[in-house]
Amino acid sequence: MRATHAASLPTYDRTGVRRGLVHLGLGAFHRAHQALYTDALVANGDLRWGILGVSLRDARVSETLTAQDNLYSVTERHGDEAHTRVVGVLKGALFARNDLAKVIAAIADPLVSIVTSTVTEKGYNQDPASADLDVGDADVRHDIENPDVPRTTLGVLAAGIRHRPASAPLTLVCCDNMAGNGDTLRKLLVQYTSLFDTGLARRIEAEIGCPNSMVDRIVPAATPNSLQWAAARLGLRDEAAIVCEPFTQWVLEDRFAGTRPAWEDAGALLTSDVRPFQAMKLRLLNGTHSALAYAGQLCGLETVADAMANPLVGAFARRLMLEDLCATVSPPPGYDVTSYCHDLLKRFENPTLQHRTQQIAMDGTQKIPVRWLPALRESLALGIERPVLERALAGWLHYVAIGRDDNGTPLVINDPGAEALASLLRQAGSDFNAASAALSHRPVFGTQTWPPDFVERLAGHLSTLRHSGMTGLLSPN
Ligand code: CS2
Repeated sequence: MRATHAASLPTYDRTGVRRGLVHLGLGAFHRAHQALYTDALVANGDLRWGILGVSLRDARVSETLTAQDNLYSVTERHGDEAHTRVVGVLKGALFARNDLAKVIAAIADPLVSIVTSTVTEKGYNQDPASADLDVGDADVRHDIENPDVPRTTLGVLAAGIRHRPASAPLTLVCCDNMAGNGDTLRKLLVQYTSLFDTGLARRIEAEIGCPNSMVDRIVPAATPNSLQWAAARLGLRDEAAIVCEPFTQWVLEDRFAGTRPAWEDAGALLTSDVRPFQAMKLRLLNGTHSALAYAGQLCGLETVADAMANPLVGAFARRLMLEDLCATVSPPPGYDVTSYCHDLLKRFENPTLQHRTQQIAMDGTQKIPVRWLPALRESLALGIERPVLERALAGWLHYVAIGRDDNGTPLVINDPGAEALASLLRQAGSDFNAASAALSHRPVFGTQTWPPDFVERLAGHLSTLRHSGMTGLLSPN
């Protein structure tokens, strides 16, 4: 790739970069986040950390990157400010299904000391009701019976570790938006491997590092428009071009089994406890994002910036964050949670990002239990109502059940877990039954009993939604 003056190019000799990291889930987020931190270290002269990127579900991204010599551009953009960099840290891009032996060999390679992952919440085959491995899943069953030709993330990791010399320490860094993401990955991997190789399970439990991490950067999926915009800026077509916000944050627990890149030199924070960072980010950023996504979808607003600019939806998001969610967060030491919130709101207002509400609305049955329910549960247990959060929850249930926006236009619901919840809601016969049935749906709401007055309020909101839509629910009465 030869780019124009508008972009900075790799300043290092790419042929000298060695493969030290494997990444599973080669989507835009990884390429605009962990890959950039690592690229900065390589540019500083530490050539040990080239990345082998692996996609597990879709061959397109690895094909595109391979055709471009594994180069791609990232443009950080807010309003008129834009900075573009061409990233050279990828050593290769593979589609696991086509190149499984190479992927397993790379994870087994002693020169690789870390495998990072961004495979989305559902990519770890966790049963949401029990929080344990979903042993009923067809792919998990396949992998238990055929551990050498796995299909799942856990299966691929385990196959690599199985072939790895016992003397070579390995760390897995889960970079998905889940509370306790590293602990969860370790637990699921141990549960999975104990079903066919108890020695391997013991080894993983005792030796593999699984630090928790918090990742943050808003990286919208590419659209024909963003690719076109990047092409005009670069003076060439980059089919893997990313346009994202300037903000980036990475907080990691310093619990690595072997050597690691000095990511702190590229701006990451290494700490002993990531949990307060995760809770703050998942509740305030992701929690409000999901509310903007469902309210935006129901009100016909295509992007987060459109939703923020809409008087009803924008005010709803601000109140949700600043009143209901903020009150449930104990920030990490040194953080002022109110200014954190105001910075988030500015990031959401970024007019140039074109972050589609439909993208964030995906996989709600996986996201809502992480983003909204802990705050709701804790509050209700203390007898505190969260009126805005309760409206957000009703809005999401309505979105799932009705599948149409306030004008009756059908919505695309991209969530494999949604249909089971939707049919409970549709069959309920009354708003109260609908609220009770939804709350008894264990994969999303777990096993707890919800206070009757909360169920009544939720039913009231569902009724308002049926009669006057999201606009009605959010309108001051
Ligand atoms: C978003 C996240 O799509 C979503 O669910 O809420 O991808 C969000 O943009 C990132 O977590 C920001 O760090």
